[in-house]
Amino acid sequence: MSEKNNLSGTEKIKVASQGLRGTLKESLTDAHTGAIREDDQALVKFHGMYMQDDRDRREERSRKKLEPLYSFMIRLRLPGGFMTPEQWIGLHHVAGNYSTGTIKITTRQTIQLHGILKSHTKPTISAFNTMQLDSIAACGDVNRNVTCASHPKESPLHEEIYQFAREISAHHLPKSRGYYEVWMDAEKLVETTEEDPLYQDRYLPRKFKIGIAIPPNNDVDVFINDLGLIAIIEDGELKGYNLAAGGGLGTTHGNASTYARLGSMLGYVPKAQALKAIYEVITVQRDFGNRSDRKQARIKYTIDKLGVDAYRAEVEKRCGFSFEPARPYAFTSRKDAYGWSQNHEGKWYYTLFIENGRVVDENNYPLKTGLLKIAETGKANFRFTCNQNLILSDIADADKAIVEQLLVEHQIIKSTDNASPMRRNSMACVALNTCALAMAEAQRYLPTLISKIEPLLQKHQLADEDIIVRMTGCPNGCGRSPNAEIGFVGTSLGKYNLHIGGDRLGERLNTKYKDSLDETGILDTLDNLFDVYVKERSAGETFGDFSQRKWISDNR
Ligand code: SRM
Ligand code: SF4
Repeated sequence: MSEKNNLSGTEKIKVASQGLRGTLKESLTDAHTGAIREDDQALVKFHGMYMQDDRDRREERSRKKLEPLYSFMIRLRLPGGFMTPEQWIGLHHVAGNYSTGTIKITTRQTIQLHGILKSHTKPTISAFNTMQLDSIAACGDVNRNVTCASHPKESPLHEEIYQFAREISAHHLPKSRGYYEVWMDAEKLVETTEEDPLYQDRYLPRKFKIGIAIPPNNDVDVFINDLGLIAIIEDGELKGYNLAAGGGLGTTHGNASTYARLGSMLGYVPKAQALKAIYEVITVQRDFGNRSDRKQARIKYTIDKLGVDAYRAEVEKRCGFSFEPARPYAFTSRKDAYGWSQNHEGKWYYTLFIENGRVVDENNYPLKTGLLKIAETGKANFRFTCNQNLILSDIADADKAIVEQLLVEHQIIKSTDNASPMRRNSMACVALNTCALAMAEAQRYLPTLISKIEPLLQKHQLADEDIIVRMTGCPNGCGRSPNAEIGFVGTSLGKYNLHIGGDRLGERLNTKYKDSLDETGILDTLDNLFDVYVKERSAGETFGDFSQRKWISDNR
């Protein structure tokens, strides 16, 4: 049967949803359950939410014949990852009033709150709305949060590029006002047309992600995006962007037709044509993407099905102009610049390490309180990084001492400085207890595992190496484990596939080296690998490059 005649269930739900409204209003008022109706569970994602349940409590609840402890995760749309101090204060209180209280900085530069009960979803969204924050299109088959290089020190052109990230986000929002009707009881404006030339009534075949990198830093991991933009700056002026399409990291264990892929270069467009080119890259995916099998629906599969040249040609036909050959650029780093730095305007920035993006007061470390106190001074903006960290930004020279004092008082500088290079370069996805797809722990386990890897690094005199290590609780790749130098991918509770050979800059994916190792297996294997690395590496060769040369390429 053709893809057209064999639409997936989600496709039917989208078309029948009347602008993503479905029966969400009815679902929300049903007091008999903490859940929402099945079709609405698919639609609520377009409003930036996932229905989840507390997996730690499943068994206990089932024994007591109770339904699972349903709650919602809400993800903000925050292009470029920027928040004012006032918004952070509001977020702090919303998190405390309605969610578990933990503020989670995600790998795509935004914020998630977890554990929000159904009855608290509307107050949460309304509270965000009063703070000029929303969660529209943060999830679902649409263009999602647009990421942008996070450190304004990198370039005087950062502001211009950040504004473009916001423009891309706004330009590709769904036209439906369903969000306001469902969550804020806005009246239906009958005379308002909701015609949506981009999404029509079927939206995209799958999620769509855009990220913008400003060389020389690839902190956004530009090539893992469905569409990655690399800013081309010549003679101190932003000229345009190289566009790379077809990145994506999700795979399914045992399903060889799924694979991780880095974006293919489509070419360069001057900045005046960039928005049109982006729009048409999306419409081609809308029209050619697979709508029957969601595991084959990302743009990476569409591009491999059509071929890069044919995909590019279709975009060019729709644009009415052609891509130029990609312009030269070079990445030299992918990490966050921890500590203090000053930008071209003399403003100060403090980049702090937040382990796996979890902002919470725990283990005698009052991080969340400290950030609230800093926000209350009104002296620093908040910028989130794609490495799940935070930059306190735009601090005037005269205000630096006040912020620094609060950073010291709340042990934030100590915590950032004391983290080992491996820990600072680590990331893990959420996984248990909220992620429905998790097969193993990730953010709750990686910190402990790193504490056990650190002595091995010391033993081999590798403690100062900036090795990038990432863990995900399943092969979906949310913590971007497929393009780390060392990637751990959960297979079952306590077991991980070990991947090695990714490069330091995010330009080469890693490869599976060992299956389903337990902790002892991981530590023994790394001990051996580090031993060989230290003895045989060339001068300056990174662990990822050495692993690729020694254990991956040679075995092909
Ligand atoms: Fe992700 C699904 C969390 C970044 C690939 N991701 C999920 C869900 C919503 C689970 C679900 O579908 O039920 C997770 C919610 C867990 C929870 O309890 O909060 C989830 N993904 C995350 C976050 C929060 C991880 C983190 O700890 O930071 C990241 C939120 C980003 C954001 O703010 O928008 C997150 N997810 C990513 C990334 C990395 C990136 O984009 O930089 C990827 C790999 C890149 C890519 O998209 O290919 C990623 N998430 C996936 C996939 C695999 C999609 C695929 O093509 O196969 C899924 C599963 C799916 O869509 O079916 C998924
Ligand atoms: Fe969940 Fe898997 Fe994503 Fe981790 S990688 S958050 S376990 S879907």
